[in-house]
Amino acid sequence: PVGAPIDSDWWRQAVVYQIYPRSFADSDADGMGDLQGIISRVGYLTSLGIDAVWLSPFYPSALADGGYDVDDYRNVDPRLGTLDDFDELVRALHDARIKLIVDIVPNHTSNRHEWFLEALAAPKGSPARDRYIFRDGTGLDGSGPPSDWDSVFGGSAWAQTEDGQWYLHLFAAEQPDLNWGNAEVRADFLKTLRFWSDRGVDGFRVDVAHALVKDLTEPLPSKTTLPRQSESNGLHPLWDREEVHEIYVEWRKVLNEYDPPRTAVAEAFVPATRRARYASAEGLGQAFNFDLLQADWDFDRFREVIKENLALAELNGSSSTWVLSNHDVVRHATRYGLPKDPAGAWQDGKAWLLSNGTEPTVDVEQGLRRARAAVLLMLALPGSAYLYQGEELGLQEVGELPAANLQDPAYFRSKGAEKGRDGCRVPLPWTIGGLSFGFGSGGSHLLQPRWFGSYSVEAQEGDASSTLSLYRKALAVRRGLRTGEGLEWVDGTAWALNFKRPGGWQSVTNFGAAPVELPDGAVVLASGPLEGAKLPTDTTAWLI
Ligand code: ISL
Repeated sequence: PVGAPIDSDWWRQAVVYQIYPRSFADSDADGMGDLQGIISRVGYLTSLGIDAVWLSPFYPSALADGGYDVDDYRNVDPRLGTLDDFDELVRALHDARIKLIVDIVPNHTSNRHEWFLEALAAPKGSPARDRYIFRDGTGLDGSGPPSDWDSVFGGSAWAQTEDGQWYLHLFAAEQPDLNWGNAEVRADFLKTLRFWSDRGVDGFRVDVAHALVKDLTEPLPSKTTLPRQSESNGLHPLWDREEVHEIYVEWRKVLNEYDPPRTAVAEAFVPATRRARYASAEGLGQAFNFDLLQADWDFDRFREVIKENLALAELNGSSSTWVLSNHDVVRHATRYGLPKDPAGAWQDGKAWLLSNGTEPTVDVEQGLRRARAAVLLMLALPGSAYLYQGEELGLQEVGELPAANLQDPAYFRSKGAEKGRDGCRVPLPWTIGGLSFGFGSGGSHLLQPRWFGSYSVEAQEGDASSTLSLYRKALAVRRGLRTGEGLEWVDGTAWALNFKRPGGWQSVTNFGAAPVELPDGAVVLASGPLEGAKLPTDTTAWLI
């Protein structure tokens, strides 16, 4: 009812739908999605039954990294709209009872941000340079980078400026890292949090939240002596340092000035055991758990991941988060259809080619079957679920983008060893045919393949067995059944993950090759056809 108090704990069990705005819907025929495009699809979001939208960066950007290179944190990319459009989007979503989370990118600005332009124009050692991480080079003439560190996208993490100094960039060279020891940097991000909170956003997704603070004490250690990023335990000079939490404690105070408090979710690639700090109530409050996203379709691994994360959530007072796909990884409907790679190369979701260098054949049917089972499993778990646009269509990765059309820096740096992340960012198909499959009337910035129309919203709308229908039903059922955080395992069914939730409902997923007997109860929803009283392989059923 209108006027009812907003539950400040809404995020604990929320289903959040990620929109990659340049690829969602294009209202002005420039081939790029925009805010009015999203507004025109609020009805679709309502029909899905999600609780919140997470909007990837929509800020002014040269798109060196899909918008994660921000020119101006308190504005809208003119190709995507205006601040008025943003306000209209907030209103439209809120009228539809959908919350809005925006992306914030604090580790680096773009190289076109006014601060970086000032830094380049300013002399060595100036306050303008202190907002970033500038160092002299090594070697007699300073012509070598300050250290041998690599950027995440490949190549050196240092780039040289015209006057010979070097600046640190953990990602693309167009994304210079900020110096979080600088008071002005800290203050400015608080201003940005307030700017969007005042405009009504409900929360923030914090990009590479574990990267902000660096220890650059000389001499800089060689990469050969450093722990792996994923096992850093606070000892790495670049990632997941303890001091980073001081920043989030400061942020939390600002976020709590609002009613209801604004939520925040950390994107931090850290071991599960180090996630709690990011998810603590004194800090951001929630952190992504990428363990399912990085798991092969495997009974033991899924069970282990779920158990570990539920236990952790109980310990840290946050709630679990579950993710199968996002804009950085190969879509899971495709991952689950890839042949096993002995080296496990695709498991982090990024690589496309098998480790022996061949292009894999995707078993589309298997991939879709497992993707449907996986989402029912994920949605049955306590905690919040993050969906990525297009997964509700069972959309496959686009593996056939022509090289000339690729945009992702990961692709350019790795010289074709992998295809980069563009294949999951191709604009959504809304209609079976027509220009850009209904994305817009100005073409599509990443080329849609011919088969896209068969995955379109239009193609699935009236089909009760479609993946879109499955998502809608699952979200509606989940909403009706939503009950606390509890979960009780039912052991004894080999190869089946079987658990009960408070309120008397049960979820069973069959990872084995043979059909398993279903427990007693009425099946309210299944990810695929049942065989009488049996649950076929790669299928999830919900029972009451
Ligand atoms: O550091 C990593 C592992 O070595 C990466 O997985 C990293 O955490 C991840 O790439 C961060 O992604 C986010 O920030 C990037 C951007 O390209 C991605 O799209 C975004 O999701 C830089 O802003």
